[in-house]
Amino acid sequence: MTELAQALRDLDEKKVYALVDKKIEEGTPATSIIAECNEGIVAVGQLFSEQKYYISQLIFSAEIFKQVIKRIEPLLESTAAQDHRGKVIIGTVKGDIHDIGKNLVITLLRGAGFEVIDLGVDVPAEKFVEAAKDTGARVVGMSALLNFTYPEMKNVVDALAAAGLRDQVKVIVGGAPVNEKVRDFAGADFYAEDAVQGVNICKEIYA
Ligand code: B1M
Repeated sequence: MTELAQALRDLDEKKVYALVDKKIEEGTPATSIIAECNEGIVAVGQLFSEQKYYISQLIFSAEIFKQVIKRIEPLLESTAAQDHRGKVIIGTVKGDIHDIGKNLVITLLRGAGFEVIDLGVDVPAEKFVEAAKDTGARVVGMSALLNFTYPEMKNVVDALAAAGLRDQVKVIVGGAPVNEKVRDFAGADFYAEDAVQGVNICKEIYA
């Protein structure tokens, strides 16, 4: 584990920011900084599941991660394309309030020139459908971090089909525990392993 990942795992806030600032100065790509922090926060989750950390520590780790993103956001946005590539609807599914990954995907999508309709967290299926109807977006993205919210992803896909919109939109799913099996279960079109892949899939869809 890198020094930065360890500092985040240990919730050493000051050290995390100092290391991130140093990396920014040295020109380390934003995606590498995110990957290191991701490793650290996954370790926090592991300590939480081993009952060595409590929910307060989980919340604190998320706050540190959010501050890191604020610091690196200008780097991500500086690559912003001026053209408008298309609309993407995105939200964290009902029952789930994790939003760090979703927000990262949004930052990268906006940086790449997409118009993003952010539905927020704990989003019921009907909201995704409503947004797809109202905006005419060709992509619906769902984030989920809790394995018991997988059925919600399927509900959204089914609701889009029931509304007659399934042929008009491509559905992307993502989030730490999501994989190809989950994509298949939900009936989605694509699984994105990380934010960069999510953006690349959107680029392909709108190509
Ligand atoms: Co929660 N939590 N949490 N948590 N939390 C996990 C997910 C967990 C794995 C921790 C653990 O036990 N090891 C576990 C889930 C177990 C499971 O179901 N598999 C868990 C649990 C159990 C819970 C609670 C139930 C705890 C409790 O209350 N007892 C509770 C649930 C609340 C709810 O949602 N209803 C809960 C609460 C929280 C906090 C609120 C404290 C906080 C979230 C704060 C926030 O998001 N604002 C939190 C955190 C921080 C975590 C961990 C530690 C970190 C998640 C994170 O932000 N990662 C997490 C541990 C882990 O993930 N292993 C954990 C960083 C982020 C950048 O990664 O979101 O995966 P991620 O996004 C990546 C990719 O997945 C991808 O791009 C991103 C960047 O590459 N991606 C997409 C994500 N969405 C995408 C969508 C796309 C494309 C790519 O297209 C649409």
